[in-house]
Amino acid sequence: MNTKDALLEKLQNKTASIAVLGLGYVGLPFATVFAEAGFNVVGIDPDASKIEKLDEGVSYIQDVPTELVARLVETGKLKATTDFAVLAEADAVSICVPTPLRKTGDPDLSFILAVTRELAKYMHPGMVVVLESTTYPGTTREILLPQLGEDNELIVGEDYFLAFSPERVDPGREDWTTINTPKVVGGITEACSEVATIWYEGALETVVSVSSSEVAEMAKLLENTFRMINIGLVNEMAVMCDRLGIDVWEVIDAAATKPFGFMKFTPGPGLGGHCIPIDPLYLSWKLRSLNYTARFIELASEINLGMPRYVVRKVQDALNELGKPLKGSRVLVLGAAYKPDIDDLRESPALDVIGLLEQKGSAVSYHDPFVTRIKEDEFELESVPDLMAAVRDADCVVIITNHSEYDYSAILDAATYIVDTRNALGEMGRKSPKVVRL
Ligand code: SAJ
Repeated sequence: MNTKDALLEKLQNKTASIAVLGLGYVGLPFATVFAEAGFNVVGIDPDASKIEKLDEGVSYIQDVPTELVARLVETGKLKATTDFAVLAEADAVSICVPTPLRKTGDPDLSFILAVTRELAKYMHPGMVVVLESTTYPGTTREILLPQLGEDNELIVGEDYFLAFSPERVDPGREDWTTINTPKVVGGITEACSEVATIWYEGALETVVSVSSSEVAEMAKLLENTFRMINIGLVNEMAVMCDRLGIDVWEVIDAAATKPFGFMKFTPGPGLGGHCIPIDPLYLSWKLRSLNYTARFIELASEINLGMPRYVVRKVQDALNELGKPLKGSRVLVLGAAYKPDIDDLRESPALDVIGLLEQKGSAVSYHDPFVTRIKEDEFELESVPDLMAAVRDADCVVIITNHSEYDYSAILDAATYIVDTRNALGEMGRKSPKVVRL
């Protein structure tokens, strides 16, 4: 039996041992899903506190129930360690490490490079390796292939198998999960696609095999670039409607009655999160290296990055109506997380809005039920303890993130003036003389 067939047999009868590199919001759900499916899984993460929690049977990721972790750890199906040496025993390895941007706006592949260097030490015939981290097209072939195979004199597609499969984890979402979200898989060779697909079919409901790692890498970037550009479009629609004196929210609701050929996006104070603002810039960076300018991405990014300043101008105009300069006025920012009902501050436009308000000399405070403290280079703030007192005290309230738990009717009654960047107040806001919307 050749190497590929022997590995396929272990994957199909679930005797293959699995290693997951990186136990964050992608890696831990992945590890528990494959352990639950019957594989023996070891998670590897340099953060010893994560390992300690898992050893105690405790989950630190909202989508992964602690009782599931406890059961899998108890039965020995899931183990966790900081020691990469366990890779010597692994048959199948999933790489789920962060791919952020550097301060310069360039891709930061340091996490991928670090784990690839470690994994390369333990590569042996009969392994399949799948990169899940969002990255530019070509990363799997240009970065991983040389180190994992060529340096170890292993032939890809024969001795070992290498593929890319974009993560599609949306933290907090309950309808689409790691198990039931269709999963795209593309290998360096056809045999790589086949082996990775058969591995994933051992635990995931729908696996979509594509012809190469580049197709899989690019599919992910299309998914999130599509979203970023459409958000940029609707943000520009908001700016244009403002110039035209037309209510953009009514326009969008009217357009959304079209049952085909339209997808609703809504304007906002900017683009937050660790995916949408960042993934498309991996693509535009790669194309720049090929002397091509990804104009849609660059334009949408410019528009989205300009929204916090646009919001602050709206606050300035609102205070002007009250005869108050922005400088010295009390402004309360409602909602700091990058989207409703979560505590994630990454790339949140609230941080830009607060920073700009501070720069202009206004007395800024914020409230967020999920974010108790914000610590940035430029400022450090705590969520105000008494929301309604802060609303009453503010010269202007600006709704940045429309958390579900806010009582918007009470906030409208108590506020002097509101800039509503999310249409959180809906019809109440449209009718109120003390509310201005994007
Ligand atoms: N946003 C708008 N207007 C919109 C939609 C979003 O301003 O119409 C803003 C949000 O306020 C936020 C940012 O864009 O600041 C990103 O929002 P998001 O809804 O795209 O949420 P994310 O960043 O959590 O995106 C994730 C992505 N999932 C993966 O990459 C696996 C994305 O592909 C999903 O489409 C998205 O979740 C989702 O649909 O919830």
